[in-house]
Amino acid sequence: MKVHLISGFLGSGKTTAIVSASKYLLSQGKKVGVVTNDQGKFVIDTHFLRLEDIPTVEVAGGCFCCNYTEFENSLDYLTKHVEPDVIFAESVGSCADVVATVMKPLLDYKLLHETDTSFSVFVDVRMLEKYLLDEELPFQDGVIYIFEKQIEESSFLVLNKSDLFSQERLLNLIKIAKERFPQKLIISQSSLVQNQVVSWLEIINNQNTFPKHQFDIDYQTYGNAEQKLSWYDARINAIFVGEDFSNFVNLFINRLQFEFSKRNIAIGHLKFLIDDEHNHQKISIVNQSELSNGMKWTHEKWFSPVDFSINARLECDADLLKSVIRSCLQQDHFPSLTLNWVEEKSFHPGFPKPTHRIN
Ligand SMILES: Nc1nc2c(ncn2[C@@H]2O[C@H](COP(=O)(O)OP(=O)(O)OP(=O)(O)O)[C@@H](O)[C@H]2O)c(=O)[nH]1
Ligand SMILES: [Mg+2]
Repeated sequence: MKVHLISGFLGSGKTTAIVSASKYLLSQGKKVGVVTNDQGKFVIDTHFLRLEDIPTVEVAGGCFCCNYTEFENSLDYLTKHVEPDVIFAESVGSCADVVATVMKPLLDYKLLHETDTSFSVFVDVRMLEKYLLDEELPFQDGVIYIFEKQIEESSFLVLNKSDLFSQERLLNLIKIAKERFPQKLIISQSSLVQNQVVSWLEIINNQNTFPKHQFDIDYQTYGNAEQKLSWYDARINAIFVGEDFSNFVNLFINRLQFEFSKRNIAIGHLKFLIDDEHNHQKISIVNQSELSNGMKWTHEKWFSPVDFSINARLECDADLLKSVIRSCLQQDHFPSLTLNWVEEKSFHPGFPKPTHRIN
């Protein structure tokens, strides 16, 4: 059995690559399991993966490092119920120090060897380019510390979303990245293109990506950085007659764009899942410009009732985030639409306290 651990900043494309790789492996007759991870209790990625028919277990309510035993239990569960050839484990995008707190303890787990595991760190090319060229990033320096440490601890870096760059711009970024990180294996890919994901899969299946270099992290700085981010999770039951639910979501997203840009709030990842039992769609927004691009709908018609979920991770106060989202969800233009909150929580991630750290 292979265990592939995938880390990387919020919205860098981890789940997209995992879904694509899992579908490929399933089409090849392999058995696959996924472990998702989040600070919140209601995790859109888990529901999305299950709706895509990929066996998924979640470690919710904290990162893998602070819930390491639960992480092992999830591997046990998948081993017993799915008998997977491959397990993908996606750590939450605000987490760093994954090698010491998850990878190294994992080697003791059922005598796994370094080569039975892999460790990939995903970065969004747009964010990496800004970082390497010293351009202004949307987040405060504290939060950038997490991004920096995720990169630093990796020995295998995936420059993801390569399709968003011209060939020339991409080659230039790869060149700068290789100069800056000469010891790392660096690839670029679009996780939207399956054969590129298959190339990544070949690397993690066949090469030793286990980081062996010295890595230090200041937990006070790291913990403070996580607490600058806020989480808002909601599960809403939407009932409507004759309305077009996609119109409502478009309006909601437009309002969010206006409110977040007005307040200069940096977006980590805004995720929505729409599920009406016939169809489902995950909508993701990872920066302000994506908000203004308009939504691409895979299904125009939604049937009432719709299960509408929100996972929002932004850099602001948690109470402010909740009040902004609540105010944008007003139904004033949609007389027949009723929103019933099934679950709702806004919070800052807790201070990281790894349970099994190995230096
Ligand atoms: N253009 C482009 N978009 C991508 C690519 N990979 C992922 N995305 C998009 O990026 C957004 C975030 O993708 P996810 O896979 O959910 O990112 P993630 O890293 O799992 O996010 P978190 O779980 O919140 O940390 C989605 O809109 C994806 O469609 C890519 O290679 N190219
Ligand atoms: Mg994800």
